[in-house]
Parts: sequence; structure tokens; C-alpha cells
Amino acid sequence: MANKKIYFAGSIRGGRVDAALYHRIISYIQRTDVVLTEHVGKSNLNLMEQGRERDASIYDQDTAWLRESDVLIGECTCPSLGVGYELAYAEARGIPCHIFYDSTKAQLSAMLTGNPYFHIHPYTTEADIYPLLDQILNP
Ligand code: 6K6
Repeated sequence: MANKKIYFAGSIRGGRVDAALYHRIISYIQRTDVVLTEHVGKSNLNLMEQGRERDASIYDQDTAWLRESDVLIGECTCPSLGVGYELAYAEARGIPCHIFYDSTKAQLSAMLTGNPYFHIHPYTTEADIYPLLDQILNP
């Protein structure tokens, strides 16, 4: 299927140490497909809590994008409560989920590695990610 809608999930308030990596992955996916969550790779995001009302609009928009997505791709090296929530939300709706993490830097939660629903892709160098993305986007 060409032009899949991809929900890219990456840490925001959980920490922005991998923001540049998110940006590169998003740009790669955008060569062939649509990324609904391009903002996750932007620099200079406002990380502060914005109050229940503003955060409710973020939640409403992100869950709507999740429901319309064809695939979730998560970069989970930097732990994030929001990404964990998104993975469970996508699983509950039958959306395929691919989880990437740098196994030289992080140990993934057993709640993810222990769940056979998730496609888990440990990598040791960033270059490993892109051929796997090709397989996911063009099976
Ligand atoms: C505005 C512009 C950029 O960021 C903002 C405000 N915050 C968020 N906007 C959109 N999605 C968000 C925002 N904060 C969290 N998320 C969603 O949760 C993203 O889809 C990420 O995948 C995930 C990150 O969760 P935390 O717990 O690390 O913040």
C-alpha cells in the first residue's frame, strides 16, 4: 500500500535526547509515506505542561491520529509514558506497532518485549533502522 499513514511515536516530556534521530526517521518515512506526527521530530518544542485544557486538545488530536493510522512506529530508546500509552492504545485497536530501540543504550520494558503483539526491533547502529523501515513500509 503506497502512502500509508504512519503514527510516529517518540518521547516529548520523557526527554528530548533523541529528537534529532526522530527527525531523521520521520524524514525518511516521508520520502514515501505520510507521517501524521511530524512535530515529534521538531526542535524547540514546548515541553511544559500546558494545563488540562490544552493537554486535552493534544490528547484528542493524537488519539484521533492514532485511530486513523495504518501503522505505529515508535522509537523507544528514551522511555516515555506517553509513548507507552500510545502503544497500548494502538494495540487495543489492532493497529500494527513496530518498536525500535538502541539495545546498547536501553533495556526495553518487559511490558513491551513480553507482549507478542508488538514487532520489536533492537538495533545497535542507526543505519540498521532504515532497511527495516523499508520492509515495514513496502512489505
Ligand atoms: C506542541 C508542539 C509540539 O509538541 C507540542 C505539545 N505536546 C504534544 N503535542 C503532540 N503530541 C504529544 C505532545 N506531548 C506528547 N505527545 C504524544 O505523546 C506524542 O505523540 C508522542 O509520541 C508522545 C510523547 O509522550 P511524552 O510522555 O514523552 O510527552
